[in-house]
Amino acid sequence: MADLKLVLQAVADTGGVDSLELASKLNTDHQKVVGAVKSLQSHEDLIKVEQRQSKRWDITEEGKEVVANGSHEARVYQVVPEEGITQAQIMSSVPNAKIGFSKAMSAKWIKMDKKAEGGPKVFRSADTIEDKVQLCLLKIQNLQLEDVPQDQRAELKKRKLISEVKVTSYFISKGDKFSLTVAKADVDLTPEMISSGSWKTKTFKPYNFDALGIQPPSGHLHPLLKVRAEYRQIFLEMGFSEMPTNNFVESSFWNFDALFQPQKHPARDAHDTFFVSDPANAQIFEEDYRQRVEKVHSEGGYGSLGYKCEWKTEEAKKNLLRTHTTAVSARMLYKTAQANSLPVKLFSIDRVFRNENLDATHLAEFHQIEGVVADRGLTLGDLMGVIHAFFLKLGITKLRFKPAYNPYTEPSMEIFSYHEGLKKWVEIGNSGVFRPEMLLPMGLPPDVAVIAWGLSLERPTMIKYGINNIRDLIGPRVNLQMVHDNPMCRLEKSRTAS
Ligand code: FB9
Repeated sequence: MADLKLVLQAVADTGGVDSLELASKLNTDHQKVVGAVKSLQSHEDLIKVEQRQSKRWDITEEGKEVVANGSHEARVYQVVPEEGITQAQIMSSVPNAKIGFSKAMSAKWIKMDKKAEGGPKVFRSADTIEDKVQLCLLKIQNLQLEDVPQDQRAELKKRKLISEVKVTSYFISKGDKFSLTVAKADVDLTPEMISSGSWKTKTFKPYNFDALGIQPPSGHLHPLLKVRAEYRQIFLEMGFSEMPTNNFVESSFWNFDALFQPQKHPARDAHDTFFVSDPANAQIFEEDYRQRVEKVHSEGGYGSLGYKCEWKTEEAKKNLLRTHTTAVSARMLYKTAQANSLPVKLFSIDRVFRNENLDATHLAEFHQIEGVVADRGLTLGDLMGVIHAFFLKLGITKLRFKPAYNPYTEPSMEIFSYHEGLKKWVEIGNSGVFRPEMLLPMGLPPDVAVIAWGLSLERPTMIKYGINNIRDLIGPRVNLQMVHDNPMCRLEKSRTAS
């Protein structure tokens, strides 16, 4: 910041001074003078400041070369010897030779003799030249703009040797309380000043009500939790209730058997599932429900052939880390059947664990998002419709459904959305109608159907926050500054079809 006293002295000497002229006079940066003016303005009525807009001609880098070495045409003229020179030799030896050659020919400084001995050559046609371009630039450089005719300024601008710059400056003049000395403004009013009354003779800096507050130190939500909150809001808006998912450890019974997933299914192998060693086994089962599950697996029933293989309770007792939140859906549907509290619309968003190969987008765990609707007479069309309504809330309207297989749903469908950026269809989830072999042993009436769909939380979060490796989103490698800095999550919600 320039010295406040020098600014005040200049105003006192002249009655009023422009900040640009003052900066030049003080041989200092204009911004330093502006800083001093802003500081002096905090003293009430000390100075008057009027903002001014003006234009300045700056010499470009190419223009500076011309100031130093002469115009392109002058430099072409200088290399033409008495015996002449070919055009190719000029082009290869002079910078910006093309424009220089053209301008030197137009100025009749040089000429082309096509019948010269040994082929066409360039010769000088003027004994001396006046490099007006260089002279004009020197005048502009010395702020003698008025000595440069308007047409020549236009030519220099056209040749990009000068450029016009808009400049904001300030005309500083005396305020009603002008003085060459300024009392240092007190910043804080103190209790002593109030009790003694000394505040009456103090000068205080005015409150800056435009100043941004200091960001109070606070916690910051992880991106996953921000996106989870957005998806939770979408489900709540659709009238869904959240399921209690606060048990990562689950029995094989609820995770697999209740879903009519056979005990020999590869997904139940330790290569795909994390089994818990202590406590290794679950204890509590509703015996009559267990018997119905055992029967539908081993003998069939309700019109189903079952799996026709032995079903073991000790297999169903094995504790594991749940591989999907559908285990919670099974618990909630059983509770609904027992309480006869239909219809229900339920959702869950929570961690699930799979003992799978890891890669840049897959860890041994992820957050599953699941929606479930149970009611009499629901159809596949209702499933497609509720999925469309769900993704519409995210602004996604172009969906396709592809037949798929899940052990516990029939029919099942993979959900695809058209990605405008990638120009291709991408998988965004899975869905299906729970099988009767799952629902009827629970005690749900035969005319009740249950439709459900699921997706992961990590995939949309990585897309939303532009994260390519899941280890930059979750795990020990996460940069906590990312958690601090990442912006709030606003999913492109839509209330109506676009
Ligand atoms: O999330 C997935 N993809 C996805 C989701 C959203 C998205 O952006 C938002 C729309 C704006 C972009 C991509 N997928 C499912 C598809 C793939 O990513 C897939 O490769 C990975 N899948 C996970 C499981 O893979 C081990 C995602 C996860 C998944 C898959 C199936 C279900 C839930 C999660 C399910 C289910 C289900 C089916 C029937 C009944 C009940 C639940």
